[in-house]
Amino acid sequence: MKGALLLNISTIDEAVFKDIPKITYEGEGSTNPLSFKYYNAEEMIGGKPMKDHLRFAMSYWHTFTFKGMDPFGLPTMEREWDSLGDPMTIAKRRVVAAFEFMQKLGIEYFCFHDVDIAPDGETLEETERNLYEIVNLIEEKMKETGIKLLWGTTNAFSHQRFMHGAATSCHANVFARAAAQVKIAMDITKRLGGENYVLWGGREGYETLLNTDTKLELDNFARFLKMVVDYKYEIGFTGQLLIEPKPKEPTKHQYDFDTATVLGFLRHYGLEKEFKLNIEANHATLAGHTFQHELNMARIHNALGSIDANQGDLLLGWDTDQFPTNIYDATMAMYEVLKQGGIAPGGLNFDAKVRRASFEPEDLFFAYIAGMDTFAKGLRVAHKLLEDRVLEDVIEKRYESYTSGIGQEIIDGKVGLSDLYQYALEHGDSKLSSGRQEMLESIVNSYIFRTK
Ligand code: XLS
Ligand code: NI
Ligand code: NI
Repeated sequence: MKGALLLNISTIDEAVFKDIPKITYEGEGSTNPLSFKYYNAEEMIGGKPMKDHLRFAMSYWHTFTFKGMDPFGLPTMEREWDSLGDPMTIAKRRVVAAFEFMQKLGIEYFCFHDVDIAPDGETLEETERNLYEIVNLIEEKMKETGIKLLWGTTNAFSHQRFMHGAATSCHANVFARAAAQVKIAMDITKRLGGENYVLWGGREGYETLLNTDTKLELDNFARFLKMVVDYKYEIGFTGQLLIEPKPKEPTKHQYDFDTATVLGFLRHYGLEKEFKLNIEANHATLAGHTFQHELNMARIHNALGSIDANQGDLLLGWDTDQFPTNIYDATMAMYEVLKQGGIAPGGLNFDAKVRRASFEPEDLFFAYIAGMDTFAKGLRVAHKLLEDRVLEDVIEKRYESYTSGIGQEIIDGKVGLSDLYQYALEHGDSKLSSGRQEMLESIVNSYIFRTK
Protein backbone atom coordinates (compact mmCIF):
# COMPACT_ATOMS: atom_id res chain seq x y z
CA MET A 1 0.00 0.00 0.00
CA LYS A 2 0.94 3.65 -0.01
CA GLY A 3 3.90 4.40 2.11
CA ALA A 4 5.62 1.15 1.26
CA LEU A 5 8.12 3.21 -0.63
CA LEU A 6 8.92 5.63 2.16
CA LEU A 7 12.59 5.31 1.88
CA ASN A 8 15.89 5.45 3.46
CA ILE A 9 18.30 6.34 0.71
CA SER A 10 21.94 6.49 1.53
CA THR A 11 22.86 8.91 -1.26
CA ILE A 12 20.82 11.12 -3.51
CA ASP A 13 22.36 9.31 -6.47
CA GLU A 14 21.12 5.86 -5.56
CA ALA A 15 18.92 4.21 -8.19
CA VAL A 16 15.22 5.04 -7.87
CA PHE A 17 13.54 2.46 -10.09
CA LYS A 18 15.57 -0.45 -8.79
CA ASP A 19 13.22 -3.20 -9.95
CA ILE A 20 12.79 -1.93 -13.48
CA PRO A 21 15.22 -3.25 -16.08
CA LYS A 22 16.31 -1.38 -19.20
CA ILE A 23 13.38 -1.55 -21.62
CA THR A 24 14.31 -3.27 -24.86
CA TYR A 25 12.61 -4.08 -28.14
CA GLU A 26 11.19 -7.60 -28.10
CA GLY A 27 8.89 -7.32 -31.10
CA GLU A 28 5.22 -7.84 -31.75
CA GLY A 29 4.95 -11.32 -30.29
CA SER A 30 6.28 -10.39 -26.85
CA THR A 31 3.93 -10.52 -23.88
CA ASN A 32 6.39 -8.79 -21.56
CA PRO A 33 4.71 -5.52 -20.55
CA LEU A 34 8.13 -4.00 -19.83
CA SER A 35 9.29 -4.28 -23.44
CA PHE A 36 8.74 -2.48 -26.72
CA LYS A 37 6.65 -4.29 -29.32
CA TYR A 38 7.06 -1.72 -32.12
CA TYR A 39 9.66 0.83 -31.03
CA ASN A 40 13.06 -0.35 -32.15
CA ALA A 41 15.23 2.76 -31.77
CA GLU A 42 17.96 1.93 -34.27
CA GLU A 43 15.81 0.20 -36.91
CA MET A 44 16.01 2.06 -40.18
CA ILE A 45 12.77 3.37 -41.64
CA GLY A 46 13.18 5.18 -44.93
CA GLY A 47 16.92 5.68 -44.43
CA LYS A 48 16.70 7.04 -40.89
CA PRO A 49 16.66 5.30 -37.49
CA MET A 50 13.26 5.26 -35.83
CA LYS A 51 14.54 7.31 -32.91
CA ASP A 52 15.49 10.17 -35.24
CA HIS A 53 12.05 10.21 -36.82
CA LEU A 54 10.34 10.24 -33.45
CA ARG A 55 12.65 12.28 -31.23
CA PHE A 56 10.71 11.27 -28.12
CA ALA A 57 10.83 13.57 -25.14
CA MET A 58 9.78 13.17 -21.53
CA SER A 59 7.65 15.87 -19.91
CA TYR A 60 9.17 16.67 -16.53
CA TRP A 61 5.96 18.03 -15.04
CA HIS A 62 3.55 15.21 -15.76
CA THR A 63 6.11 12.52 -15.09
CA PHE A 64 7.92 13.84 -12.03
CA THR A 65 5.87 16.52 -10.31
CA PHE A 66 2.27 15.48 -10.96
CA LYS A 67 0.89 13.97 -7.78
CA GLY A 68 -2.45 12.68 -8.98
CA MET A 69 -4.81 15.25 -7.59
CA ASP A 70 -7.99 16.16 -9.42
CA PRO A 71 -10.74 18.69 -8.57
CA PHE A 72 -12.30 16.09 -6.27
CA GLY A 73 -9.34 14.33 -4.82
CA LEU A 74 -6.04 14.49 -3.03
CA PRO A 75 -2.69 13.24 -4.36
CA THR A 76 -2.42 9.52 -5.04
CA MET A 77 1.01 9.05 -6.60
CA GLU A 78 3.54 6.86 -4.84
CA ARG A 79 6.76 8.76 -5.50
CA GLU A 80 9.67 8.17 -3.15
CA TRP A 81 11.14 11.65 -3.68
CA ASP A 82 8.01 13.31 -2.30
CA SER A 83 8.71 11.76 1.08
CA LEU A 84 12.11 13.41 1.40
CA GLY A 85 10.83 16.57 3.08
CA ASP A 86 13.12 19.41 2.08
CA PRO A 87 12.03 20.89 -1.28
CA MET A 88 15.58 21.20 -2.66
CA THR A 89 16.38 17.59 -1.72
CA ILE A 90 13.15 16.51 -3.44
CA ALA A 91 14.13 18.54 -6.51
CA LYS A 92 17.56 16.89 -6.68
CA ARG A 93 16.20 13.41 -6.19
CA ARG A 94 13.74 14.11 -9.03
CA VAL A 95 16.63 14.89 -11.33
CA VAL A 96 18.24 11.56 -10.47
CA ALA A 97 14.93 9.78 -11.01
CA ALA A 98 14.24 11.58 -14.30
CA PHE A 99 17.57 10.68 -15.87
CA GLU A 100 17.41 7.08 -14.71
CA PHE A 101 13.88 6.90 -16.11
CA MET A 102 14.86 8.30 -19.51
CA GLN A 103 17.90 6.06 -19.73
CA LYS A 104 15.86 2.96 -18.96
CA LEU A 105 13.37 3.85 -21.68
CA GLY A 106 15.96 5.05 -24.16
CA ILE A 107 14.35 8.52 -24.33
CA GLU A 108 16.91 11.04 -25.53
CA TYR A 109 15.11 14.33 -24.83
CA PHE A 110 13.17 16.03 -22.08
CA CYS A 111 11.13 19.22 -21.65
CA PHE A 112 10.47 21.27 -18.52
CA HIS A 113 8.95 24.43 -17.08
CA ASP A 114 11.06 26.47 -14.66
CA VAL A 115 8.77 25.57 -11.75
CA ASP A 116 9.00 21.83 -12.46
CA ILE A 117 12.65 21.54 -11.61
CA ALA A 118 13.10 23.75 -8.56
CA PRO A 119 10.94 25.14 -5.75
CA ASP A 120 9.84 28.76 -5.69
CA GLY A 121 11.80 30.95 -3.31
CA GLU A 122 10.52 33.82 -1.18
CA THR A 123 11.87 36.28 -3.73
CA LEU A 124 12.72 36.15 -7.42
CA GLU A 125 16.44 36.07 -6.53
CA GLU A 126 15.94 33.05 -4.33
CA THR A 127 13.88 31.32 -7.01
CA GLU A 128 16.64 31.98 -9.50
CA ARG A 129 19.29 30.62 -7.11
CA ASN A 130 17.24 27.46 -6.57
CA LEU A 131 16.85 27.06 -10.29
CA TYR A 132 20.55 27.36 -11.02
CA GLU A 133 21.45 24.90 -8.29
CA ILE A 134 19.26 22.30 -10.01
CA VAL A 135 20.37 23.36 -13.47
CA ASN A 136 23.95 22.56 -12.45
CA LEU A 137 22.88 19.05 -11.53
CA ILE A 138 20.82 18.64 -14.70
CA GLU A 139 23.77 19.80 -16.75
CA GLU A 140 25.99 17.18 -15.12
CA LYS A 141 23.44 14.45 -15.78
CA MET A 142 23.05 15.55 -19.38
CA LYS A 143 26.81 15.26 -19.90
CA GLU A 144 26.91 11.90 -18.19
CA THR A 145 24.01 10.38 -20.17
CA GLY A 146 23.99 12.25 -23.49
CA ILE A 147 20.31 13.11 -22.92
CA LYS A 148 19.34 16.46 -24.47
CA LEU A 149 16.87 19.25 -23.83
CA LEU A 150 14.12 19.42 -26.46
CA TRP A 151 12.60 22.54 -24.98
CA GLY A 152 12.36 24.71 -21.96
CA THR A 153 9.42 26.88 -20.98
CA THR A 154 8.01 29.04 -18.23
CA ASN A 155 5.06 28.32 -16.04
CA ALA A 156 3.36 31.72 -15.88
CA PHE A 157 -0.05 30.36 -15.03
CA SER A 158 -0.06 28.36 -11.76
CA HIS A 159 0.95 31.03 -9.26
CA GLN A 160 -1.84 33.26 -7.86
CA ARG A 161 -0.19 36.35 -9.34
CA PHE A 162 -1.16 35.09 -12.79
CA MET A 163 -4.90 34.89 -12.03
CA HIS A 164 -5.58 37.59 -14.68
CA GLY A 165 -3.01 36.23 -17.11
CA ALA A 166 0.70 36.92 -17.58
CA ALA A 167 1.50 38.88 -20.75
CA THR A 168 -2.21 39.67 -20.97
CA SER A 169 -2.67 40.56 -17.30
CA CYS A 170 -4.38 43.85 -16.49
CA HIS A 171 -1.50 44.54 -14.07
CA ALA A 172 1.72 45.80 -15.60
CA ASN A 173 3.84 44.44 -12.75
CA VAL A 174 2.57 40.94 -13.51
CA PHE A 175 3.56 41.44 -17.15
CA ALA A 176 7.02 42.41 -15.86
CA ARG A 177 7.25 39.42 -13.56
CA ALA A 178 6.30 37.04 -16.39
CA ALA A 179 8.92 38.69 -18.59
CA ALA A 180 11.54 38.18 -15.86
CA GLN A 181 10.62 34.52 -15.60
CA VAL A 182 10.85 34.04 -19.37
CA LYS A 183 14.24 35.74 -19.40
CA ILE A 184 15.54 33.33 -16.77
CA ALA A 185 13.99 30.30 -18.47
CA MET A 186 15.45 31.32 -21.83
CA ASP A 187 18.89 31.77 -20.25
CA ILE A 188 18.63 28.29 -18.76
CA THR A 189 17.34 26.76 -21.97
CA LYS A 190 20.24 28.27 -23.87
CA ARG A 191 22.77 27.12 -21.31
CA LEU A 192 21.44 23.54 -21.48
CA GLY A 193 21.58 23.54 -25.27
CA GLY A 194 17.79 23.44 -25.64
CA GLU A 195 16.71 23.03 -29.26
CA ASN A 196 13.44 24.94 -28.81
CA TYR A 197 11.75 27.33 -26.42
CA VAL A 198 7.98 26.97 -25.96
CA LEU A 199 5.38 29.59 -25.08
CA TRP A 200 2.06 28.19 -24.09
CA GLY A 201 -0.28 31.02 -23.16
CA GLY A 202 -1.32 29.42 -19.90
CA ARG A 203 -3.82 32.05 -18.82
CA GLU A 204 -3.52 34.34 -21.82
CA GLY A 205 -7.22 34.64 -22.48
CA TYR A 206 -10.32 35.85 -20.71
CA GLU A 207 -13.22 34.71 -18.59
CA THR A 208 -15.65 37.47 -19.51
CA LEU A 209 -15.70 40.30 -22.00
CA LEU A 210 -17.50 42.43 -19.40
CA ASN A 211 -14.14 43.33 -17.83
CA THR A 212 -11.70 42.75 -20.68
CA ASP A 213 -9.92 45.09 -23.07
CA THR A 214 -9.19 42.46 -25.70
CA LYS A 215 -7.39 44.92 -27.98
CA LEU A 216 -4.92 45.97 -25.27
CA GLU A 217 -4.43 42.36 -24.15
CA LEU A 218 -3.69 41.13 -27.67
CA ASP A 219 -1.36 44.06 -28.36
CA ASN A 220 0.44 43.38 -25.09
CA PHE A 221 0.72 39.71 -25.89
CA ALA A 222 2.40 40.65 -29.18
CA ARG A 223 4.68 43.14 -27.35
CA PHE A 224 5.69 40.35 -25.02
CA LEU A 225 6.47 37.98 -27.88
CA LYS A 226 8.48 40.69 -29.61
CA MET A 227 10.58 41.02 -26.43
CA VAL A 228 11.10 37.26 -26.48
CA VAL A 229 12.37 37.47 -30.07
CA ASP A 230 14.66 40.41 -29.25
CA TYR A 231 16.06 38.58 -26.26
CA LYS A 232 16.65 35.47 -28.32
CA TYR A 233 18.95 37.47 -30.60
CA GLU A 234 20.47 39.41 -27.72
CA ILE A 235 21.73 36.22 -26.03
CA GLY A 236 22.37 34.34 -29.26
CA PHE A 237 19.90 31.55 -28.57
CA THR A 238 19.78 29.53 -31.78
CA GLY A 239 16.83 27.31 -30.90
CA GLN A 240 13.38 27.53 -32.43
CA LEU A 241 10.65 29.58 -30.75
CA LEU A 242 7.33 27.77 -30.52
CA ILE A 243 3.79 28.77 -29.63
CA GLU A 244 1.45 26.07 -28.40
CA PRO A 245 -2.17 26.67 -29.39
CA LYS A 246 -5.00 25.74 -27.03
CA PRO A 247 -8.61 26.95 -27.24
CA LYS A 248 -9.74 26.89 -23.63
CA GLU A 249 -8.74 25.72 -20.16
CA PRO A 250 -7.78 27.23 -17.87
CA THR A 251 -9.48 30.34 -19.29
CA LYS A 252 -12.81 30.16 -21.07
CA HIS A 253 -11.26 31.57 -24.20
CA GLN A 254 -7.52 31.33 -24.82
CA TYR A 255 -6.09 33.77 -27.36
CA ASP A 256 -3.91 31.05 -28.94
CA PHE A 257 -7.10 29.20 -29.86
CA ASP A 258 -5.82 26.95 -32.65
CA THR A 259 -3.31 26.87 -35.48
CA ALA A 260 -5.29 29.13 -37.79
CA THR A 261 -5.86 31.71 -35.04
CA VAL A 262 -2.21 31.74 -34.01
CA LEU A 263 -1.03 32.06 -37.61
CA GLY A 264 -3.40 35.00 -38.13
CA PHE A 265 -2.19 36.63 -34.90
CA LEU A 266 1.49 36.19 -35.78
CA ARG A 267 0.95 37.65 -39.23
CA HIS A 268 -1.05 40.58 -37.92
CA TYR A 269 1.82 41.55 -35.64
CA GLY A 270 4.62 40.70 -38.09
CA LEU A 271 5.94 37.82 -35.97
CA GLU A 272 5.34 34.96 -38.39
CA LYS A 273 8.98 34.47 -39.33
CA GLU A 274 10.05 34.02 -35.72
CA PHE A 275 7.64 31.42 -34.38
CA LYS A 276 6.55 27.93 -35.30
CA LEU A 277 3.91 25.89 -33.56
CA ASN A 278 3.96 23.15 -30.98
CA ILE A 279 0.84 21.15 -31.75
CA GLU A 280 -0.80 19.15 -28.98
CA ALA A 281 -3.31 16.42 -29.81
CA ASN A 282 -5.63 17.10 -26.89
CA HIS A 283 -5.66 20.83 -27.64
CA ALA A 284 -6.66 20.10 -31.22
CA THR A 285 -9.64 18.06 -30.09
CA LEU A 286 -10.64 20.71 -27.54
CA ALA A 287 -10.73 23.19 -30.43
CA GLY A 288 -13.08 20.89 -32.33
CA HIS A 289 -10.41 19.71 -34.74
CA THR A 290 -8.66 16.43 -35.26
CA PHE A 291 -5.00 16.15 -34.29
CA GLN A 292 -4.19 15.64 -37.96
CA HIS A 293 -6.08 18.78 -38.95
CA GLU A 294 -3.89 20.93 -36.70
CA LEU A 295 -0.69 19.26 -37.88
CA ASN A 296 -1.78 19.62 -41.47
CA MET A 297 -2.66 23.31 -41.12
CA ALA A 298 0.69 24.00 -39.45
CA ARG A 299 2.60 21.98 -42.02
CA ILE A 300 1.12 23.56 -45.13
CA HIS A 301 1.96 26.99 -43.68
CA ASN A 302 5.52 25.86 -42.97
CA ALA A 303 4.89 26.32 -39.27
CA LEU A 304 4.93 22.80 -37.83
CA GLY A 305 7.66 22.98 -35.21
CA SER A 306 7.07 20.28 -32.64
CA ILE A 307 4.44 17.99 -31.15
CA ASP A 308 2.94 17.39 -27.71
CA ALA A 309 1.92 13.77 -28.10
CA ASN A 310 -1.05 12.86 -25.94
CA GLN A 311 -4.75 12.29 -26.35
CA GLY A 312 -7.98 13.44 -24.78
CA ASP A 313 -11.22 11.70 -24.03
CA LEU A 314 -13.98 12.88 -26.31
CA LEU A 315 -16.59 11.97 -23.72
CA LEU A 316 -14.99 14.16 -21.07
CA GLY A 317 -14.06 17.15 -23.19
CA TRP A 318 -11.26 18.66 -21.10
CA ASP A 319 -7.48 18.47 -21.29
CA THR A 320 -7.11 14.99 -19.84
CA ASP A 321 -3.54 14.67 -21.20
CA GLN A 322 -3.68 10.90 -21.57
CA PHE A 323 -0.91 8.83 -23.06
CA PRO A 324 -1.52 8.40 -26.79
CA THR A 325 -2.68 4.90 -27.64
CA ASN A 326 -4.92 5.61 -30.62
CA ILE A 327 -3.11 4.04 -33.54
CA TYR A 328 -5.21 5.76 -36.18
CA ASP A 329 -4.35 9.23 -34.82
CA ALA A 330 -0.69 8.34 -34.38
CA THR A 331 -0.51 7.04 -37.94
CA MET A 332 -1.99 10.18 -39.44
CA ALA A 333 0.20 12.35 -37.20
CA MET A 334 3.33 10.57 -38.41
CA TYR A 335 2.01 10.85 -41.94
CA GLU A 336 2.02 14.66 -41.55
CA VAL A 337 5.48 14.56 -39.98
CA LEU A 338 6.87 12.47 -42.84
CA LYS A 339 5.19 14.71 -45.40
CA GLN A 340 7.08 17.64 -43.95
CA GLY A 341 10.37 15.75 -44.08
CA GLY A 342 10.70 15.27 -40.32
CA ILE A 343 9.98 17.08 -37.08
CA ALA A 344 13.52 18.19 -36.10
CA PRO A 345 14.52 20.40 -34.37
CA GLY A 346 11.19 19.65 -32.71
CA GLY A 347 10.23 16.28 -31.36
CA LEU A 348 7.43 14.26 -29.81
CA ASN A 349 7.02 15.33 -26.23
CA PHE A 350 4.73 13.14 -24.17
CA ASP A 351 2.72 15.91 -22.56
CA ALA A 352 0.76 13.17 -20.87
CA LYS A 353 0.12 11.93 -17.38
CA VAL A 354 -0.84 8.58 -15.94
CA ARG A 355 -4.37 8.31 -14.59
CA ARG A 356 -4.91 9.05 -10.94
CA ALA A 357 -5.43 5.40 -10.11
CA SER A 358 -2.24 4.34 -11.90
CA PHE A 359 -0.29 5.45 -8.86
CA GLU A 360 2.65 3.04 -8.80
CA PRO A 361 6.04 4.04 -10.22
CA GLU A 362 6.01 1.26 -12.80
CA ASP A 363 2.83 2.73 -14.28
CA LEU A 364 5.04 5.52 -15.59
CA PHE A 365 7.00 2.94 -17.56
CA PHE A 366 3.88 1.20 -18.88
CA ALA A 367 2.51 4.57 -19.96
CA TYR A 368 5.61 5.64 -21.88
CA ILE A 369 5.94 2.22 -23.46
CA ALA A 370 2.32 2.47 -24.64
CA GLY A 371 2.88 5.93 -26.12
CA MET A 372 6.22 5.10 -27.71
CA ASP A 373 4.96 1.86 -29.23
CA THR A 374 1.85 3.57 -30.59
CA PHE A 375 3.88 6.25 -32.36
CA ALA A 376 6.46 3.71 -33.54
CA LYS A 377 3.71 1.65 -35.12
CA GLY A 378 2.16 4.83 -36.51
CA LEU A 379 5.49 5.72 -38.07
CA ARG A 380 5.81 2.28 -39.66
CA VAL A 381 2.32 2.48 -41.16
CA ALA A 382 2.66 6.08 -42.32
CA HIS A 383 5.97 5.31 -43.98
CA LYS A 384 4.41 2.39 -45.87
CA LEU A 385 1.39 4.46 -46.91
CA LEU A 386 3.71 7.11 -48.32
CA GLU A 387 6.04 4.63 -49.93
CA ASP A 388 3.10 3.11 -51.80
CA ARG A 389 1.67 6.57 -52.56
CA VAL A 390 -1.69 5.30 -51.37
CA LEU A 391 -3.19 8.72 -50.70
CA GLU A 392 -0.86 10.73 -52.94
CA ASP A 393 -2.03 9.07 -56.15
CA VAL A 394 -5.69 9.47 -55.19
CA ILE A 395 -5.22 13.13 -54.27
CA GLU A 396 -3.23 13.88 -57.39
CA LYS A 397 -5.93 12.36 -59.56
CA ARG A 398 -8.68 14.16 -57.64
CA TYR A 399 -7.28 17.58 -58.54
CA GLU A 400 -6.25 16.66 -62.07
CA SER A 401 -8.55 19.26 -63.62
CA TYR A 402 -6.21 22.00 -62.39
CA THR A 403 -3.25 20.69 -64.36
CA SER A 404 -4.46 21.71 -67.81
CA GLY A 405 -7.04 23.80 -69.63
CA ILE A 406 -9.21 26.17 -67.63
CA GLY A 407 -7.95 24.74 -64.31
CA GLN A 408 -4.38 25.58 -65.21
CA GLU A 409 -5.49 29.08 -66.22
CA ILE A 410 -7.15 29.56 -62.82
CA ILE A 411 -3.96 28.46 -61.08
CA ASP A 412 -1.84 30.77 -63.24
CA GLY A 413 -4.12 33.72 -62.50
CA LYS A 414 -4.87 34.21 -66.19
CA VAL A 415 -8.66 34.39 -65.90
CA GLY A 416 -11.22 36.48 -63.99
CA LEU A 417 -14.94 36.27 -63.29
CA SER A 418 -15.96 37.40 -66.82
CA ASP A 419 -13.73 34.80 -68.51
CA LEU A 420 -15.11 32.12 -66.24
CA TYR A 421 -18.65 33.33 -66.93
CA GLN A 422 -17.99 32.82 -70.62
CA TYR A 423 -16.41 29.44 -69.94
CA ALA A 424 -19.36 28.30 -67.84
CA LEU A 425 -21.82 29.43 -70.52
CA GLU A 426 -20.00 27.36 -73.09
CA HIS A 427 -19.24 24.26 -71.02
CA GLY A 428 -22.07 23.70 -68.54
CA ASP A 429 -21.66 21.01 -65.89
CA SER A 430 -19.16 18.20 -66.23
CA LYS A 431 -19.20 14.68 -64.83
CA LEU A 432 -17.93 14.54 -61.23
CA SER A 433 -15.90 11.82 -59.58
CA SER A 434 -16.50 10.03 -56.26
CA GLY A 435 -14.58 11.03 -53.13
CA ARG A 436 -14.15 7.34 -52.24
CA GLN A 437 -13.87 8.09 -48.54
CA GLU A 438 -14.95 4.67 -47.28
CA MET A 439 -12.65 2.89 -49.71
CA LEU A 440 -9.71 4.98 -48.47
CA GLU A 441 -10.60 4.39 -44.82
CA SER A 442 -10.65 0.71 -45.50
CA ILE A 443 -7.26 0.82 -47.24
CA VAL A 444 -5.70 2.77 -44.37
CA ASN A 445 -7.11 0.20 -41.96
CA SER A 446 -5.61 -2.61 -43.98
CA TYR A 447 -2.21 -0.91 -43.80
CA ILE A 448 -2.57 -0.56 -40.04
CA PHE A 449 -3.53 -4.23 -39.69
CA ARG A 450 -0.79 -5.64 -41.85
CA THR A 451 2.21 -3.37 -41.29
CA LYS A 452 4.56 -4.92 -38.77
C1 XLS B 1 -1.15 22.63 -21.06
C2 XLS B 1 -0.01 22.63 -21.95
C3 XLS B 1 1.34 22.69 -21.27
C4 XLS B 1 2.39 23.12 -22.25
C5 XLS B 1 3.62 23.65 -21.64
O1 XLS B 1 -2.26 22.33 -21.44
O2 XLS B 1 -0.11 21.55 -22.81
O3 XLS B 1 1.64 21.47 -20.69
O4 XLS B 1 2.73 22.10 -23.11
O5 XLS B 1 3.37 24.75 -20.84
NI1 NI C 1 1.41 20.88 -24.08
NI1 NI D 1 -2.24 20.47 -22.71
